[in-house]
Amino acid sequence: MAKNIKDRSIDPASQEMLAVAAKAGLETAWDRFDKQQPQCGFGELGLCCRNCNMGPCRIDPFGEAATKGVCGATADIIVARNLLRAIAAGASAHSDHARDVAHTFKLMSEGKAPSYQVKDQAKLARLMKEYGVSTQVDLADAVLAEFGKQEGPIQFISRAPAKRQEIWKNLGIEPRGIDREIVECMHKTTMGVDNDHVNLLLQGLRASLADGWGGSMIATELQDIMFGTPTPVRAMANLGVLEADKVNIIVHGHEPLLSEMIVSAASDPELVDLAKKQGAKGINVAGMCCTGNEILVRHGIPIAGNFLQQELAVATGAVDAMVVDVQCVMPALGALAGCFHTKFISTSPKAKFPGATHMELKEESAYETAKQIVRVAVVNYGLRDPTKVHIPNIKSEAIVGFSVEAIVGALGGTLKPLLDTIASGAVRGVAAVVGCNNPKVKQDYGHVNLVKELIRNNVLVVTTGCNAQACAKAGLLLPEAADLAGDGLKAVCKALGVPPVLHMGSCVDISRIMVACAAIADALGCDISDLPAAAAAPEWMSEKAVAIGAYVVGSGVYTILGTIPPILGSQGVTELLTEGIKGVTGGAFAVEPDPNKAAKLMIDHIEAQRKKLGL
Ligand code: SF4
Ligand code: MSK
Repeated sequence: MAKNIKDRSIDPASQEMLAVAAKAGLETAWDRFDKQQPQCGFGELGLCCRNCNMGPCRIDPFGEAATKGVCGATADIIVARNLLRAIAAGASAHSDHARDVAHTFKLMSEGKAPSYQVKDQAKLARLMKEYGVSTQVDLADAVLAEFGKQEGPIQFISRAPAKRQEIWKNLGIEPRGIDREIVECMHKTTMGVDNDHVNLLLQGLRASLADGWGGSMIATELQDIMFGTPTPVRAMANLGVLEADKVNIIVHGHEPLLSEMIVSAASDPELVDLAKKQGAKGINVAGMCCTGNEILVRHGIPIAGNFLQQELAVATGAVDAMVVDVQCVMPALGALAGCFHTKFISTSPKAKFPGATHMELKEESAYETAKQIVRVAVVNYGLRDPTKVHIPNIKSEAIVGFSVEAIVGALGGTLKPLLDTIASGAVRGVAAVVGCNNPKVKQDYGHVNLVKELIRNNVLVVTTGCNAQACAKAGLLLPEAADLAGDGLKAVCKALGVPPVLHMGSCVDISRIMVACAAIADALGCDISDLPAAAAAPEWMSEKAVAIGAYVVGSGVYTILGTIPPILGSQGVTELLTEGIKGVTGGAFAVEPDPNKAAKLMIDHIEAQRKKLGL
């Protein structure tokens, strides 16, 4: 990656802050990425193994030196084991997030967490019916039992179309219990256990389904009950949402248990008064990554940026507190915050960081902790050095909050109008574009160009995670963006007053996309793998994205990866995931870094599916 700022990001606010950071001698992920070059070729191919202390071992991809590890493990075995461990780690992250939410839900239901309340009674009633329980506490227990279940399947598997459930049953990959599948990944990959790459990958699908149709879906559902099911709301996005004359608090990470409380505490009159006494005009909360998405889609709280902007936000010198929970938080933030007055505050017992002040969020007293955190930020405003403040005057408006319920609502209470537009050909199909930033890709280049090309070809896009934030910054989440769409999609968007790109939430909310796929497949009387649909993660970096990709493909959806996964060292694994799996789950992976070529692959797939359905 060249050091030219325009080669690092297409986002003008990021470019501006990269220049500011460079001038001030501040190091960012892009600089550290450059210092890592060349990255380890064995690692890139997935060919190194540290699973026992006879190693580390590595396989010569040219077959000239070592072709096997000390134990005799081949490239296929090592690559498959490494992939399975990545899936296990990713699935564990979403599922442990869900566990925390379920635990809080239980405390709330028992009256022990007064900071939280039920906001969506209708969804609570629906979920209780689904689980066949009659009290809120019983629901909490039933949901918590999903993690430790020994014999499944987990409840939400029954939300998939009957044909899909049959495929999973026949393959023996119905998830039994969430923790059980993740533990089994770790057991199978330890030295001398499973040494069949096909069997290893089947377990990868099983564990990933425990995430997509388990942990992630539980997180989404319970969060909707506790914080409200998103409905369309206007909001602003990008670093320009920071305000020079207000106390700025950024909430970063993934779980809304904290960010929801910070949002409430920031409007507490006592703290607003204190901010005014400090000379500030008020308290401004902005989000980052998925904890930001959670409060964005529910309350329209502005989003300061996506994954690669976390350091750039601190570099504005205007952040009085960077408050984090879990996941996607760079350990570099502590040292960087130390160059400014910024307080870097960790809040989860699971995630501590060098240079951070730890203020632990306890469910029983969440609002009080949030107030303390906001107070720290307000007091810290007085220490801000105005000569170090540089906020790019760049932000975009967006309409966000398209939960499945909101989409059905916008369509008049039924999916039929969407199905009709797909049947008529005005909308060719649906694409889910999701995932992270990665300095291997010019920031947002893959996201924005892929999405633009899809809508230009009349493909409706649904989005979550950092792709959603890239789209928000690029103005693609506005009804006016329909002008960039093909005639068919444009007409549909104009008629409904919706954007051609629908922001469905955070990374765990990819479960919403699964629910929508199941509902569309049921309405058409087919399986998810028959739908004119495709998915992509153009700039993915996290192990969570590996788990997501696996459950999306395991659910039958063709999925493009924009950054190359570390599997190419194994012909067996590569062939299985790109070709062999088609005949097994109906989905498959493809790798295509060029967003225009990726769009073509997705559109070709959608057109082929239409033909098969006789559309
Ligand atoms: Fe090497 Fe096998 Fe041990 Fe891996 S498990 S480090 S390949 S000996
Ligand atoms: S926040 S997992 S960088 S999408 Fe969900 Fe963004 Fe990827 Fe984190």
